[in-house]
Amino acid sequence: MTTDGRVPVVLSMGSNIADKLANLQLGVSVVCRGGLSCQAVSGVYQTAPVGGPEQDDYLNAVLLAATSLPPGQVLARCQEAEEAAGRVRSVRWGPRTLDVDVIAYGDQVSTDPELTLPHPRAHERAFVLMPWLEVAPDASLPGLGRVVDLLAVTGTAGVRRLPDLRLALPDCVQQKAVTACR
Ligand code: A4P
Ligand code: MG
Repeated sequence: MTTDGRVPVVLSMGSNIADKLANLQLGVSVVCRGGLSCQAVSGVYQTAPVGGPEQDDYLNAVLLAATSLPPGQVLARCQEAEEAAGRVRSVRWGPRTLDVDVIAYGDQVSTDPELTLPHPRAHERAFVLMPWLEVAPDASLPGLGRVVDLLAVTGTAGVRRLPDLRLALPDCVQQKAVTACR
């Protein structure tokens, strides 16, 4: 819990169809609304696709937020963002205009297939860990260890930050490396 009673959440976004940066920005705008205030967004990373059919590289980013919403409503907000980007589900791990996943909801652990917490594959994915580490150097994945240690295991191959691209948070102050809300 944060000091004001809201729960810290970590969200991961990915896009590899059409205007990938615009899709991620749309995701930020749809997710960061009533009951879920975004506090930081990572830089934008170009990442080689993991799993699924042959497909284009992704752009990935991680959002840190604080929320008064229950976990199911956070997931619903993520799915609303995916729909706004016109996501069509065909093959598992296939190309997508926008995927928004709940990586962690506070320290909550759940095996519910509708919302598994923390995200069941986050700990083995550099495209999640590397942007997360950028905005939260001391972060841990509940039950799995420190992000910095998990990233040392996955390695960073296929993941690189694109310094010229950035995402804006609503009503936020732009900083040098990351964007943060006051
Ligand atoms: N679900 C369960 N737990 C969660 C959670 N913590 N967050 C359920 C979000 N959703 C969760 O998701 C399938 C179901 O997972 C949903 O019904 C939800 O209730 P989906 O978004 O429809 O499909 P998906 O994302 O294709 O499935 P999956 O298995 O979650 O995919 P992953 O593991 O997230 O992988 N490579 C690169 N470089 N970058 C990427 O962003 N993304 C994926 C997707 C694969 N390869 C990638 C990337
Ligand atoms: Mg997903």
